[in-house]
Amino acid sequence: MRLDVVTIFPEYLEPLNVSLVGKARARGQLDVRVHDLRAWTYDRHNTVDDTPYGGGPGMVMKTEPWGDALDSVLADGYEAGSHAPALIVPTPSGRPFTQELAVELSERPWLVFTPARYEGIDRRVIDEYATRMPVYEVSIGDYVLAGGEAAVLVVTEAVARLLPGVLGNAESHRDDSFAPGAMANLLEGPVYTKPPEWRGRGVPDLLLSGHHGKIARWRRDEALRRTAANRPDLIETCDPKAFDKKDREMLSILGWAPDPEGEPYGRFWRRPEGMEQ
Ligand code: JE8
Repeated sequence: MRLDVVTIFPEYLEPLNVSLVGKARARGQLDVRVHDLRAWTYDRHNTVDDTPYGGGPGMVMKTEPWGDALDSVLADGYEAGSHAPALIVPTPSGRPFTQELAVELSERPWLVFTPARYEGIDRRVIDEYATRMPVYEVSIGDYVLAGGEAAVLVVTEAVARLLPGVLGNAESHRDDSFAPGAMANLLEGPVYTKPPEWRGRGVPDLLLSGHHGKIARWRRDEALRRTAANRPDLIETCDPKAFDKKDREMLSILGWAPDPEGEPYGRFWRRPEGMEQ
């Protein structure tokens, strides 16, 4: 896979030299190129921004540097034999970046990222390239960043670990939380390793018992407990067929019950406070 990133902060992308993504690059599984947008400015001050039409606060990134940068990056990629680029535009007004979208992007041969600063990029740039290639405007979450670079790091790491051969067998990703299509999308439970006692804290006895069936059940209960506490939305939207008898017992203890009017039938909802037992 080839990745191009055009940014006014190339040094912000240094983490792409490290760890999983850095190793994938070193192994030739990923071809990452970071470009300085200011290389496509031709005035003394390397201007990339201007005041917004219609007034208002802040500055908007200008069309010409982005247009020239993208034309040049696209021409270079095509000459190098890449094809079917997709443009990834991080923006707080984009579609949520999910594991499902990470899988879709991991199946493409070439991603071009345009992390912006200021109030974003003049809309005409996105509209222009959308006539030539798929454009994904994505948001990595409901909080406000100062620019799109951190989102590029997030998307790149989520995509790179899905590429064939990038993750070792040991850390295979078929049962990741959020793997699309998983029946029950539960959060992962707690994990422990040696030593068996640390600062007076032991490890749950069951994990040392060798009872693999009971261990699997305990892990599932812990996953249900965490999901109910931190992501009740995942329990509420889960197909009730995903919960077996023991899941239902655990959910009941945690204050959840099937809703006889839920759609599909029996979807779980949280009992109102003070309605325990
Ligand atoms: C960004 C961003 C993602 C996320 C992404 C790109 C470019 C219009 N607003 C721009 C005004 C407040 C400041 C904003 C700064 N900004 C933020 C993001 C993002 N992907 N999940 N949150 N924020 C840009 C400029």
